Amino acid sequence: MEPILVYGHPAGSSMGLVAALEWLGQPYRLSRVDMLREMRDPSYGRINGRHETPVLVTADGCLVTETMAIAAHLEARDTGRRISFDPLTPEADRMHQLMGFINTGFTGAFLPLWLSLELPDATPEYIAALRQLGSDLVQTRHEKLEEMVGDGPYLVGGKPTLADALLVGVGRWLEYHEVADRGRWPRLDALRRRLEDDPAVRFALALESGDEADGSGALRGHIGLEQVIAVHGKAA
Ligand SMILES: N[C@@H](CCC(=O)N[C@@H](CS)C(=O)NCC(=O)O)C(=O)O
Repeated sequence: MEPILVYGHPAGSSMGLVAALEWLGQPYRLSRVDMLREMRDPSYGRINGRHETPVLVTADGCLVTETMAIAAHLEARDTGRRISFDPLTPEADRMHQLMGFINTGFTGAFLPLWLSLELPDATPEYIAALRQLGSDLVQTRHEKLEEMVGDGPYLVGGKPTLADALLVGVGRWLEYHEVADRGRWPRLDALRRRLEDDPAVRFALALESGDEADGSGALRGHIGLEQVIAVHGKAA
């Protein structure tokens, strides 16, 4: 069977992995999850006990959670090196370095901002403190990533890779949380604009919004979340 990526909306980081699957070009399926509702249901715990997206059901029917583990799985499938590089090359090492930074410090910097929206009982002072902390962290991490971006068209080499996929999934949270003008980090801004203009990213964004779109043809269709849980989830 084709692997199935369970991706979240709205504004899920997993949107970047949908773009990566398009760039990879191998048949795949998707399952769409409303993160504010379906992901919180106890049944979702059967595919990810931490109630997070993304989740990958592999071609063998195994469940893989955590973005870095899913990306490693896709990299192993990428024998044509469309979204990655040969192991042990400097490009592969740099791609992993950037993925590590984006998935940890860069993504984590947004956590206080998400919490400031999701804590119904928090006092205004606590919300303001979360926003201040998140805003400071996000801006610092942007400074650091701006320094890591090279002069090429993408994060590594001349093609979009898994590192770009991770970036495009979370980079847009800068605007979502209205932290700062993206133009303050010109190299990152130019890279993000290039990615946002990429057909695979546009396709992934359209799907995330629930719109119809034409992709590369690799997508073999959506599967309902209930079916994914029933067939591939751990025993209830
Ligand atoms: N460490 C996980 C984190 C994944 C994560 O935080 N996903 C977000 C969506 S982008 C999520 O599901 N958050 C839980 C929530 O919204 O309640 C990974 O890298 O896959």
